[in-house]
Amino acid sequence: MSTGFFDSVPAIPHDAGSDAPIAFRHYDPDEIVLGKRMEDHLRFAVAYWHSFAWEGGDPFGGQTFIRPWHPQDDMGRAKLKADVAFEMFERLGVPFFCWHDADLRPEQGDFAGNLATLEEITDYIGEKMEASRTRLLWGTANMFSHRRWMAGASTNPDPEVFAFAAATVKSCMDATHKLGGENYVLWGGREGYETLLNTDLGQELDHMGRFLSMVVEYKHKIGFKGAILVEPKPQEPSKHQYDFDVATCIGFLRKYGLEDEVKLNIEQGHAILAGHSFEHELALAAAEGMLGSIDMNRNDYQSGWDTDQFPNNVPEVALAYYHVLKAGGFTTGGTNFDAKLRRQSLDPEDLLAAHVGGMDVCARGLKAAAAMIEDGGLEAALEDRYAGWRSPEAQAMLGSDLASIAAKVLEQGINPAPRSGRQEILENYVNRFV
Ligand code: XLS
Ligand code: NI
Ligand code: NI
Repeated sequence: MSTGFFDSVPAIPHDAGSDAPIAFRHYDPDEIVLGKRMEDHLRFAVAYWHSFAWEGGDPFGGQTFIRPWHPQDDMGRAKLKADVAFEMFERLGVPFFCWHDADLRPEQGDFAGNLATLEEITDYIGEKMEASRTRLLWGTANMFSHRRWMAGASTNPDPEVFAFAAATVKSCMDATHKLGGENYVLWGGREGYETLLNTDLGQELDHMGRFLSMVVEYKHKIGFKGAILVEPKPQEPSKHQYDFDVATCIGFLRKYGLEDEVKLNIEQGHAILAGHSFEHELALAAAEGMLGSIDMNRNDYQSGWDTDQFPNNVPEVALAYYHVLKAGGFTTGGTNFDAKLRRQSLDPEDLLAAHVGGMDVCARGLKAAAAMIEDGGLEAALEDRYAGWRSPEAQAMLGSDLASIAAKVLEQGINPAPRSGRQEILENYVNRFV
């Protein structure tokens, strides 16, 4: 039986020419792009936290959304929330969703209570999944909201918090495994610090490395076949976050010997906060074989904090998917909308419009990216720019040494002639596709 939450909104048409306020004009799950269904390329997921758990608060004011499942302190209402969530997945036709434990069930104040309610609600969700085509892209533990985590989870100076974190992650990995999740994510919400005056940075990093190794060991122990993903973010909530950006995470994973076990979940807004572009972060992860999944959103370019808006910039999204496609596309990963409404967007209709719009923007971006791949213009420009390196002498130089190279430069009078980087020509090229 329907909860009626979305009753005021008509069914969402797939119609490129539609002038309805909410319609899919570009996203067609069955359209073939580069030999694959669009749905299988994009692998959209709805994030439970922003759409169903967040109540619309900001640092200056509290709840603006009044939902039938509020207040979120009761298991009956947690189940109602799940009912509405699955109604939305169905309306949108999304193949996946993602959660934190704390999004699904009310906090109980102790581990035994949290475990029991997580098991109860994930059993309930498991039953809903049997009747639904929406699967679990990933699960994760919220180890940043409750006050016990204020000084970190695995990096907490108090070993009892480390223990509580280990128990919590175990329970979330078990729940993810039970629901057939394709990945397990760790975003180090409070794995960082406010001041060095009270922080032993080296010890905290070692604890975080050991913790992540335990996660990998446990994954193998329970036979979880999905990927373990770490999500970089430079700041907020901590002043300094240990998983600053892709480069920092790669260094961290190598240091603790986890580079073959862990991949990255890369978020558009976090890339911007780190002073990078999204495509930089994606291309770097891809170059290292660590591109796992993406959190799609958009960050305000002026605010300096994580605004988690729905994407609406097609050229930006097109370049992001260009790098995803170039890397071979998603395997276990997908496009999770880690995006929330603005706090004035009160209506059920706003929730649907935000996702439909985001899916359409991604579809346009994907199609533009695929067209650029098919046309091959950017790849040809790259080939041309690096063509010199295809010569046997250039390759031999890489196996040579500074003194021999210097002798050769003198002997042959090597004196390179600078060439245009053709940036504007390439930007104009991209503009033809977006
Ligand atoms: C917060 C993060 C968070 C992770 C999951 O900034 O993006 O939502 O994706 O814990
Ligand atoms: Ni995220
Ligand atoms: Ni974020």
